[in-house]
Amino acid sequence: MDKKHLIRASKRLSRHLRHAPGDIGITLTSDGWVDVDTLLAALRRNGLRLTRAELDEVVEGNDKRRFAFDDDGLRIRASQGHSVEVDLALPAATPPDALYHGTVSRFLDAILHEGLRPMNRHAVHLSANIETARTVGGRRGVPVVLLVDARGMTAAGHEFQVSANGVWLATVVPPEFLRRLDEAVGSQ
Ligand code: HQG
Repeated sequence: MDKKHLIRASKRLSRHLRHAPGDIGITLTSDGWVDVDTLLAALRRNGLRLTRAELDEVVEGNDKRRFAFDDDGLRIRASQGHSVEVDLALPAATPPDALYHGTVSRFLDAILHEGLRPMNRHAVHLSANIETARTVGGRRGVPVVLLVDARGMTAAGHEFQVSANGVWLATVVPPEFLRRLDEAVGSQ
């Protein structure tokens, strides 16, 4: 499968497994799964021919491992990033002391005032490393990285989950647990 086809297929999967299953007439279970055969048939009806082997390639080759099969390989779901109502039923997990969030300066005032909110997604997405946060912020402009005091949040009773592809998820991050990374580093 060439790279172009792979990326195109991955984008379609993101769209239908996270945001718009109805567009191709599929329904996700409450925890986000859909039968692989149902998905492939629906994609085919909507102009994307994908074999099971090619779907395996998309899942395996995906840069962020956005999609995962269930244990018997009969169902597939997006590991995070949904805007449709799903409950991935991820267990609570203890994060590292520091997590990071990449954004851009035009959102900073609002974020430092009201905290990080999930916006269109189900959860705020955080990463365990700065580089990932910088890349995420960089999708929108010059990245600004925020340091999240995950340890402090945990102590204050906030819960975290970690997705199958290693993204840390929180319902919100109140402003008192946020600092701009350059300021945080500069003050040490
Ligand atoms: C910002 C991609 C104003 C937030 C990425 C972000 C990631 C606020 C934007 C994953 C705010 C939401 C998630 C507030 C947050 N006021 N702006 N109170 N709270 N924001 O795309 O974290 O390719 O929903 O900083 O790589 O950028 O889809 O979240 O800029 O892993 O797999 O509102 O999506 O992965 O944007 O990205 P998003 P995100 P995929």
